[in-house]
Amino acid sequence: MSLPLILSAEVTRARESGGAIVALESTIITHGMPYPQNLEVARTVEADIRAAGAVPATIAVINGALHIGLEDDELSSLAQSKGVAKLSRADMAACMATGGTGATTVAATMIAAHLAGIHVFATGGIGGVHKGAEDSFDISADLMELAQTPVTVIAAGAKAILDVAKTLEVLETQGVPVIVYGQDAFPAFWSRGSKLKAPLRMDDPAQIAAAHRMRAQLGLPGGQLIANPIPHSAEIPMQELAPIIATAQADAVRAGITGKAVTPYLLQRIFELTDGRSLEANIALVRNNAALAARIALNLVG
Ligand code: PSU
Ligand code: MN
Repeated sequence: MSLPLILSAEVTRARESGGAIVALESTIITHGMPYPQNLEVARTVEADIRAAGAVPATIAVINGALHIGLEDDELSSLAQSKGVAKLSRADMAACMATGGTGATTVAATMIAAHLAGIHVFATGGIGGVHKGAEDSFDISADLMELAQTPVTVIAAGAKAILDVAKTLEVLETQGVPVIVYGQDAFPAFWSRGSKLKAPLRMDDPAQIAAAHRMRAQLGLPGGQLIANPIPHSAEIPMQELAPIIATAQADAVRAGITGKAVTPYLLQRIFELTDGRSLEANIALVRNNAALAARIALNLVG
């Protein structure tokens, strides 16, 4: 039995012509944002990548097939589907084997992108070490994926729903290069700055592409995490968000939320508590990441 892999028309063309392709995850669509904004954002981000001269490949499992790039009707139907599974490394094969439909997290999207020969992937935020992980042991599989799958992932740092310092420690232990784009502080998703220093800094997409190639030449497994600060105009100051995040976290504990439900619960709760402002910021940073990803991808094919 061959692997059920379906490439979109534009991804097929890009692969034939050697064009630059940027992978996009789908969990952000199904579990990260409400409808209809999720669909609007997914389409806008794809358009941003095309405008930058690359081709978007949104990745998802639909009826058992792994899609690399979604046609617009598929994107639209996924954005409206209820009860779509959230797939990471652990559950991707089981979903496909049973003909299921699921959205891919950062980890699963990296696996799919690598399979399709795509080197660059843009998202909003990665999963990481959750606050209280010393009790819950909640550490996202995204971190271990970065250690083993050779895809360069562009994110806006890690959300303050996570223990960002511990997240950076795990990435260091796992040998994952964390490169901040254009500044010295590690960005904190909704805010540009944080007290944490950039493990590595690069100011030029060509250098990021060169580092990706160099790792391959050294025979090192794993990818790179590029932390791209949110644009100034969209930033929400940390002082404003900290109490909201604390409330969301306390609500999650009280509601007994565990496992893969934690991140979607917190994102939804923060959206409610900020009257949708968190979403505006989220949209701006994903678009910013897509644009940088396209520039890196163009350097990798050029
Ligand atoms: N962090 C965000 N937004 C997101 C996610 C994480 O700021 O949408 C999603 C991504 O798909 C990520 C996943 O891969 O949540 C991580 O989930 P978990 O913490 O259960 O590993
Ligand atoms: Mn988790």
